[in-house]
Amino acid sequence: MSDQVTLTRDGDIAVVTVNNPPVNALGTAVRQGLVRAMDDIDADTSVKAAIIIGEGRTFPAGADIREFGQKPQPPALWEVCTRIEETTKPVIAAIHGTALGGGLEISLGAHYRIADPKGRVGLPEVLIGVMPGAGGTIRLPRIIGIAPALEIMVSGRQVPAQEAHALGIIDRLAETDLLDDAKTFARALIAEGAGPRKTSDRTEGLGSDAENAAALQAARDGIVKKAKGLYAPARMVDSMEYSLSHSLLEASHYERDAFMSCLGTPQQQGLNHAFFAERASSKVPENGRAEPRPLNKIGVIGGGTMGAGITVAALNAGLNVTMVERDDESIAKGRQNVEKVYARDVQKGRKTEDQKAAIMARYIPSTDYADLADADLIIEAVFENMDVKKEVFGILDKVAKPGAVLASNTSYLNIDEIASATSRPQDVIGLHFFSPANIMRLLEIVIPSKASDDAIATGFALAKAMKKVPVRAGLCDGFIGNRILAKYGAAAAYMVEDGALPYAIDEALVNFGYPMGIHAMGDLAGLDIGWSNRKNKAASRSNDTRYTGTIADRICENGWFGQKTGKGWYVYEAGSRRGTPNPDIDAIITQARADLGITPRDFTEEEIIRRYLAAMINEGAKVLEEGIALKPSDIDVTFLFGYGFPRYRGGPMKYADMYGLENVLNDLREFEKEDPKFWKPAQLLVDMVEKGETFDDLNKRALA
Ligand code: 3H9
Repeated sequence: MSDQVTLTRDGDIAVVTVNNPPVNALGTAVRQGLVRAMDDIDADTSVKAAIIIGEGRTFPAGADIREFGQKPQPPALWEVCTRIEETTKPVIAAIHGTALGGGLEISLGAHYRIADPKGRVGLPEVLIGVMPGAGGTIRLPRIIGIAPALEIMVSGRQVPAQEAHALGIIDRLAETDLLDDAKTFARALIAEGAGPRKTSDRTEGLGSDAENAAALQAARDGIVKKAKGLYAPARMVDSMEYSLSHSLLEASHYERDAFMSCLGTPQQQGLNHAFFAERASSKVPENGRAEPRPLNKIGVIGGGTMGAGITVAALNAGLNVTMVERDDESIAKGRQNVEKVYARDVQKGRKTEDQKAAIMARYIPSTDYADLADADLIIEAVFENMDVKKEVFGILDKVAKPGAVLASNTSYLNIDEIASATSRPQDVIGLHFFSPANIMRLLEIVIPSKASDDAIATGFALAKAMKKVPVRAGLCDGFIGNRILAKYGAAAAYMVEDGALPYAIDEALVNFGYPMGIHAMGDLAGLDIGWSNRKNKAASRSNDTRYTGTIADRICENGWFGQKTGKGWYVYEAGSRRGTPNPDIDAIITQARADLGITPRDFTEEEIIRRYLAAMINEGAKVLEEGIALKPSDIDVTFLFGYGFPRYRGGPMKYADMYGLENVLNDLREFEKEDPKFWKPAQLLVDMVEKGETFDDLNKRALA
């Protein structure tokens, strides 16, 4: 057959096994092997039924994404699915793991489907900027209906086997061993004389022509609009509509063309990059050199928003957590903060009272540091002040067991200095969570100069257990994310001083794909955070750089800290998270411009984006140059998962590649004329443009 597809026999049942680790992706050899297997099954009169199953952890999880953009090799996946459907003996797909994309399409080409109850199915192509291209838009609606099929495709979600069974995608759930149960299913079909049941001939999911047309229109009006500028969803609806009035062959060609029209678009490139960047971020040298230390019991110092969020993330990962606060009142609040999250889960039906109780049983609140003596890893989430942090680490040094990893959640402070408060700097790392820590997936793992490889590997193991996306960050002010944020935040502040309205900047960012603009985001996070930061740094501020806080400080001086005070850049009606421009801001801006001697000028949306992104990319290049980030895709991951950068643009460094590094450099050169210090291009960027390199080249080199 092929190394990746084998055909074995059990009496009159043929078993076709796909073996292409790690996820049995449907690469060329698998596709060829499947077609050959179907030919053999048809030719062999002693075969009465066939089963397709995946070896290892999963049924095929889709087309081989790495082949996208390369010259297509025959047979096309849609042809394979149709070939399976045309097989003259009943074919059963036996699904375990994740039958996604082309994997689900293969199973829809089969005549029957049985699934492991823990399995999941889905058509997540939209998440990588494409659409089903092997019959998904043709076959799925015929079984389950247009609206449910589109919901699955447009969301890209993984549907649990039970739900897929209830929807009619899966015929049977396995009760014992998947392959044994599939054989029992096959024998029953043989005994009944049941022949092939072609999905493309089925119609039970469809309604009358008028009903189908209404469902398609509703999809266009609803879910497709919600897909926020993504290209693929509308093409899925087109393809589905076309298939309702055309032959399978015509519909397959139409769907294939629609799929091909998604390939190579900037959105597909961005999303594809995001997929691999996310998986590459934990590929760090320390993980190759050392094994993580055991992780069962976690300590968290601090029960505020951040400490409680970290506690919930750890509890959700199945870990035991001891939370320490300084007194009874604070720990009671800490406990409340944790309970609140689970109470909401119960209220929303996401958890039962029993599940909540079982989780809370792993949570120990305490006011005594000695209770951390058996913790494997302790995360400090106290007030952002060096003296306070050093005091905490001094205590931890005394109470923690040897080998415990001691982590600081600081977002700016020098962790080398924090580690100096202990006698074991090799055990100290930074774990910079983002708020709310139980929801935000980014975790910067910050590497102080003396941290040992296994302490760092333990940080990555914790991230994996918590289902976080870890990014390795070197030590500097703000690490990767906040350091770069400070630069583009400054670019935005200068634009407001120079003439742009904060609302125009926010609108430009939303149009670019951000869920909200930087000023709305500031209101959400609390404007007092930046204010206090600026005050802390006032002493060390140099006079030769333009101050970024002139306007923001004046807003804070009025006691307007954003959503929590009902007023900031925007005004918020009681209970509302959507603001309208604060009418008092205009006067503050006008006064600040007058004080600074600035004559305001106009900014187009295009210029706003150019400045914002140039500041971001340039600082990203400096972060790379200094080795703070190991590779450009780590910066992308940081901004995709921590700062709302639109995923379909791939992240700032991927965006830079697509925009053209030479264009970025030209923008910087243009802005440099007005402020040579702020806009000075990173040497790395200059060198890369000279050599004709891209950030993707650096990614490849880092991963080689
Ligand atoms: C499609 O099917 C189009 C068709 O409709 C039409 C075609 C004409 N290809 O995520 P993990 C790699 S589009 C190649 O860490 P997990 C992944 O990069 C496809 N490689 O594991 C990683 O490599 P490495 C529709 C793939 O257990 C390794 O496998 N399908 C593919 O956390 C392990 O992955 C999808 O979009 C692939 N399709 O999650 C599914 N998938 O070890 C995308 C994975 O070198 N995949 N790899 O870093 C996923 O969602 C998850 O990988 C999955 C496993 C849930 C399967």
